Amino acid sequence: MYLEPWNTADEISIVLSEINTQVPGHHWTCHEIGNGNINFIYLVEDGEDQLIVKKDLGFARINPIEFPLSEDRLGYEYKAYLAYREVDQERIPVIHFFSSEKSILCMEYLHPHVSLREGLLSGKVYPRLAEHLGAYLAKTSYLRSKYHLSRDVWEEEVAKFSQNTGTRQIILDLNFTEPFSSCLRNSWSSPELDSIAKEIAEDPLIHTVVQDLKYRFLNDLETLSHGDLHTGSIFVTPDDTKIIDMEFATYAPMSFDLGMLFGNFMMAAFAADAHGLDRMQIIETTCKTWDVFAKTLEDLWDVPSLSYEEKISEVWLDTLRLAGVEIIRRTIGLAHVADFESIQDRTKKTAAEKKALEFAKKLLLDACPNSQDLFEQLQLATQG
Ligand code: SR1
Ligand code: MG
Repeated sequence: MYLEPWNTADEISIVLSEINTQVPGHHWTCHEIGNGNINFIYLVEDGEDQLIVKKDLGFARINPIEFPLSEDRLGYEYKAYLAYREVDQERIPVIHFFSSEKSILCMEYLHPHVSLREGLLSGKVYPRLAEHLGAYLAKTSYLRSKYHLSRDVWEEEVAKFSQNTGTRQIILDLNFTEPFSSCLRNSWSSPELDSIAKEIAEDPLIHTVVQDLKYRFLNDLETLSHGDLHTGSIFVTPDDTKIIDMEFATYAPMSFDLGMLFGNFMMAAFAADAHGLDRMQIIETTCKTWDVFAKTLEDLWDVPSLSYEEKISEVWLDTLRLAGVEIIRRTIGLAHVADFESIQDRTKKTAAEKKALEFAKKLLLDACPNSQDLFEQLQLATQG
């Protein structure tokens, strides 16, 4: 029998003791509500007020043995919230306190928000999402970047996140390395995807592009990146958008968050038909997010030594390639997504996954020139 290496009752009593110290004068109760790969999340309430507590036990819940995590991981998440709140308060939840001794981060309870992945899978439409995400990504990626900060401040910021090594190693392994090798942790719908998985594993051009992205992820410390910006890290209502789960925060290329987000939008679009949902609104949101991002970045851009045109072309190309990496790692690597996994009909599931993988190969090798072209290509590729 597999024993969970934690005791929920003990954890709840640690959370309650810390909350009663930090926020006294309430009759707090606490229960666990998380179901993610890594975190333990508790809702703490007293009938009137509600708080969210995130607790780090020093390992990832998905596999405590293979994924030990640095004890101060939540400290990096806390620093990232503070850094991002300096440049875009609207999109970042309020943080109440962080206890490094107890590995507890306490923040605003986002309500009636749901995760964007859940919202898209239930067919909800978010008319302001692209505007919110495009502006958030431009503001945070420019205003926390080496292009905007003074050299001294940028170096201090890079140093602040440089020891977040446990989560950076997960990105290197799960995003850039394992899905492109014969790693035993990989899994895919077999036998249906066997031949495309083999094609990807054996394509030298794909390997060259992915190696280059991996090298630049480690060495182009352009800006503060969320590091895990998939649709489960975004909480939404039709009017509001909030970004959460920043434990992977690290300095990285400007395209890293955009690429992961676009890969997740695209998987939602490829899965939509099988769920009986409208894929076009997801494709429109993807392309509009880019357009808002590019326009907001152009308005902010003030870098004498590098033209906006040069930078935006590079970010576009890398965003599409990183979206390709994200689709591949979520389909044939270790950590899959509910968009595909929740499709009950096996034929529909594997057909959607196969189309997404074909599109990912295209993104890696032969990117679309602009967002209008991406719109048309996605519309065609996701057709039933
Ligand atoms: C071991 S963690 C698996 C995945 O969950 C996180 O959200 C990241 O995306 C990571 O790759
Ligand atoms: Mg997460």
